[in-house]
Amino acid sequence: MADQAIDLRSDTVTKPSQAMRQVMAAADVGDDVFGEDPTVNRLQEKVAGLLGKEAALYVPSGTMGNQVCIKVHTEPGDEVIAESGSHVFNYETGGAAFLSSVQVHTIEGRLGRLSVQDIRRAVRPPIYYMPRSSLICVENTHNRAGGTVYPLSLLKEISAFAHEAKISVHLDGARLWNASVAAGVSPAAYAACADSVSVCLSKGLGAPVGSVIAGTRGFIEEARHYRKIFGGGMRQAGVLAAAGIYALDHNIERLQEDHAKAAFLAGELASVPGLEIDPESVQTNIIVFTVEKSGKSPEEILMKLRERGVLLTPGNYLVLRAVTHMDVSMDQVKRAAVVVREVMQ
Ligand code: TLP
Repeated sequence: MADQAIDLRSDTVTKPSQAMRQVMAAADVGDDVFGEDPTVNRLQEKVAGLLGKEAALYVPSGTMGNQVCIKVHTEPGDEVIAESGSHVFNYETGGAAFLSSVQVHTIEGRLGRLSVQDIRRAVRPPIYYMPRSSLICVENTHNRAGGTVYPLSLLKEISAFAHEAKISVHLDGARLWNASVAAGVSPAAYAACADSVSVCLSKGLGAPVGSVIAGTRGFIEEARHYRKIFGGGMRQAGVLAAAGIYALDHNIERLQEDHAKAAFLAGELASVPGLEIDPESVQTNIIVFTVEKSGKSPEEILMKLRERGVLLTPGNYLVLRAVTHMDVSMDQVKRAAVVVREVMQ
């Protein structure tokens, strides 16, 4: 069944296309720990350009990207302010505590967004017995909130406040491309609101591996040091970076199609008795919905869906998640909607 399954667990499940594999096979490579992989260097320059930053660094995963940035921005004992549903707080295995010895001060946002008022309240006064608030992490799009997009104006406000308060801003832009396409805002405009940015090539863009972090030249030099400590110094990584370049050249605009599939699926699911979706949360390619009113458990629903060839993931308490991507067609999404309706009866 696995091959025919309609896999809506994540946009990370996509497989590289034939055209992408061809550019990977043909890539020029060198030893990137010596900085000598021409394709990795090209990818880094390309992403730095797209994000309007001085420099960029290829890293194996979004998690490593975020964690290296947290490490560079903080000292042990500092506090990082993040939204309570954020990826850095929930899905990076306590990495901020483990790798950077910092604690995360969470704030519950609306649709995954922090407000300046809430951040202001969370910032510690400069008293010696309190932790130092040294970093604010924002996530755009916000995964757990349902792929929601930060309004650029709000990010600008957060950035202005942070810099006034001498606090750095890190943008977890694993799906910044989705935000950009959905809102018609350039990735560089979002990135201008942050000191460091992490973007992924292996989510909606269809590359098999890889993320890139960007910032000032000095920041990236420091990040290169920690990437090596964290075990992320790669050698002939150009075969992977080539996939990233291909993904950036070919697969950004088409994210609109994934958003259309998600909007369709959300509309269908909203009319299934027992399922609840906040329509405001469906802005890109992620749909989160609660099954509380159905009286069925998420595990039971997931199992029945799987038996019928539809794969979703569990979210937080009584929540399920569906993610659209380039390897599911609109027809498959329509079929998935029918299967969900049948299972919920
Ligand atoms: N998210 C994954 C899971 O870890 C939940 C997914 O399936 O959505 N930032 C954000 C906002 C993410 O959604 C993810 C991956 C990451 C960082 C981490 O990226 P990877 O998986 O490459 O370490």
